[in-house]
Amino acid sequence: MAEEEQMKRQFIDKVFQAADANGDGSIDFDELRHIQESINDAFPGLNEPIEQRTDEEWREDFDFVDTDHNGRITKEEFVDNLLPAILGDDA
Ligand SMILES: [Ca+2]
Ligand SMILES: [Ca+2]
Repeated sequence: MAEEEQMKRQFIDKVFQAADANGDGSIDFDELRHIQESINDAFPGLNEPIEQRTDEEWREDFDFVDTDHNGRITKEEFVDNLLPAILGDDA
């Protein structure tokens, strides 16, 4: 399913760009917190399965995705850790 993989990559590229509000190439905690709004803006009409969370839960998610703990989520970290979470089972 290389084609499907390709489409997912393109999708995640767009999500990453949408989430990176200040365009510095990485996602900080604030940007992650607003990722749902970013996705909704970038993909109007898309029902995103990201539920409402508390700051604490976002912080846990952020620490989980920020695998080198430098306070920023790079595209690599985003794809490796958030892609499966966003796209579900077969990601
Ligand atoms: Ca950013
Ligand atoms: Ca990082």
